[in-house]
Amino acid sequence: MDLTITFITSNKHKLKEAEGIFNIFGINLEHENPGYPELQGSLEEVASYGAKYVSDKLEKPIIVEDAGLFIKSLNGFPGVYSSYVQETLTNKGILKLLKDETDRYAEFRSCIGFCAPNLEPKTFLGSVKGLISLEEKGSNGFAYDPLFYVEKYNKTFGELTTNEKNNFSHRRNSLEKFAKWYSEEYK
Ligand code: ITT
Repeated sequence: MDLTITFITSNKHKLKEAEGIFNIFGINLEHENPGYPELQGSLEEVASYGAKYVSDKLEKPIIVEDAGLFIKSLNGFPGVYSSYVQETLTNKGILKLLKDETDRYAEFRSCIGFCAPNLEPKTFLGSVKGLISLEEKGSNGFAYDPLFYVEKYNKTFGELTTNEKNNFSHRRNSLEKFAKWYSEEYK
C-alpha cells in the first residue's frame, strides 16, 4: 500500500530532513504551507491545535511540527519561545547568556501533531540530548544547529550532514514514532 502524508511547514530545512526520514519508513511526503495560528503554549498544545486547524481547513490527514531548544541552566529557555529568540537574540546572544556557565546541558525537542477529518489530534514527541558549544561551529543545518554539540560525534549539528543528523535527531525520534503508528495502526 502506498502511504502518503502532507507535512505543513514554512521551514524548508525541516522539510528536507523529514523527506530523508520518511524515505526510511516508506512513506510519501507531500508539502503545503497554508500557515496556521500558533497558540502560546506547550509544544504539544501548539502542535495539536495547529494539526486540527489545518486538517479541518484542507479536509485531509496532515502533520505539523513544533520544535524548540531547551537549555537546562536557563530553566528550559528558549523552549517554546525558540522562534522568537532565534530571530531576536540569535545564537550569539545565547552564547553571551551562557558565557560563565559550566553546565551546558540542552535538549532539542520536536512534537509532531497529526490530525485527519473527524478525528481528534494526536501528538508524537521526540528529543535529543546535547551541550551548548562554546562557539558556533559548522554551516550545515539551520538556526540553532551550530550551537548544539553532540559528544558521541564530537561535532555540532552544524557540522553533521543531514543524513547524520537524521540518524538520531529530535525530529528523527518524533517522526519515527509517527511513521510507525501511521503505517501500523492508523485506519
Ligand atoms: P514551522 O513552519 O514548521 O512552524 P518554524 O521554523 O517556525 O517552522 P518551529 O517553531 O518548530 O519552526 O521552531 C522553533 C525554532 O527552533 C525556529 O527558530 C527553528 O528554526 C528552530 N529549530 C527547530 N528545529 C531545529 C533544528 O533541528 N535545528 C536547529 N534549529 C531548529
